[in-house]
Amino acid sequence: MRAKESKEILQKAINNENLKASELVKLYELDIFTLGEAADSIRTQKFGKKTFFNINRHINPSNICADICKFCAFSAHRKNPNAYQMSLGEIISQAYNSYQNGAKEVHIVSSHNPNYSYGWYMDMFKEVRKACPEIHIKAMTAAEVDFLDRKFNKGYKRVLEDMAEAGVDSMPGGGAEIFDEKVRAYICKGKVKSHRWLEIHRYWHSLGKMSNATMLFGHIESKEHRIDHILRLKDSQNSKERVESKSGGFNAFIPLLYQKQNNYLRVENFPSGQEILKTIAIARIILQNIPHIKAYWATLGLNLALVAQEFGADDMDGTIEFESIQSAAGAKSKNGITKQEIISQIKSAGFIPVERDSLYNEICDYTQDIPQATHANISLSNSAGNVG
Ligand code: V47
Repeated sequence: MRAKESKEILQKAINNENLKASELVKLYELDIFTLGEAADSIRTQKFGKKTFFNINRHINPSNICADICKFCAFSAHRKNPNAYQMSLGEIISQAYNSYQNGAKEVHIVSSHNPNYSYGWYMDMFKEVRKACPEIHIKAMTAAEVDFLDRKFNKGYKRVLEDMAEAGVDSMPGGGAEIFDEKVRAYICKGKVKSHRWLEIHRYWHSLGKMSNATMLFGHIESKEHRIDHILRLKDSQNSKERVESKSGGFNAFIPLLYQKQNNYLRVENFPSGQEILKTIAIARIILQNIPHIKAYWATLGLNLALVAQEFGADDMDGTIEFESIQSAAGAKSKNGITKQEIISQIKSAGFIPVERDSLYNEICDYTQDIPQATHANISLSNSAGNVG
């Protein structure tokens, strides 16, 4: 009887009908293959066998943070006493070196460091833009925008307008954690409120810009909290036309699997591999208005991220080059991954590796051993270079 009900809910979800969180949570009762098949058919309709990745560099200017999130092992505290604060020169030189080696995106997110001035942030973006004219700057989580708004009394709209003017191209999806207010108050009291996280992204979208959305799962939240989170994102997405023309909206949803080391969140039960894959598949089924589902290998581990391709995920993020947030909490992602490795792993799993830019324009298709340029003006020798 329950299986019949879950199957009916699945059919309605596939048809994109409006369902409540209490109904959609029943999808978890379905077996993994039924969910996987449904998610895979949506993924295949959208992208066939393509799996996207990019050549990117993560830069985290500081780990000195005014907030304390229980799950965070990155910020400097008793369990991580190595506080640091990079200068503008250091940041520009990291960005420039990666740019020279073929990186197409810098992903710059930081702690909520009370020592940096407002102008310092904007100068950083202007300087990165000057040093790396063609690079895509993906920067500032909505939590950082909210921090700057509160610290400098700017108003979040002004912060976003200044970021756009200083050269920020898109916003990453960090800081979303779990939108449920009770869980949020427990795991990250003091951080941007859920409604404000969504308002910040919506205003960014109204400026004609794209962003991503994350969900931190696998800690103390329930399955219903995950569905509620996913539904709030679905409701906030812009019109199909805006998203397709890349002129405002969420590009990708990224379920971030909680990593448990060196932090202050006590977690008793961790999700099984099956539950993780079901969560990714359910996200693909519900979020038909968000184009991409990212299997972020830094939290899932490379093997599970590869399997996630069969459960609705069509994107593996990128080479990352240097990763500090997840690796501080135990993930094996500190040194990124080489371009050759990501291509060969996607291929071995039976998918087509496609290098993309940050807005998901295709740069190069690696179906054959000889890469096929999909952009006439992209130099093959550059895009085939190893950034690892
Ligand atoms: O918001 C912090 C998460 C996020 C832990 O937009 C943790 O393309 C797991 O948002 N275990 C920052 N996760 C990273 C992020 C991101 C990463 C890759 C791509 C994109 C994108 C965005 O990291 C934080 C928080 O949710 N995080 N601590 C932890 N212990």
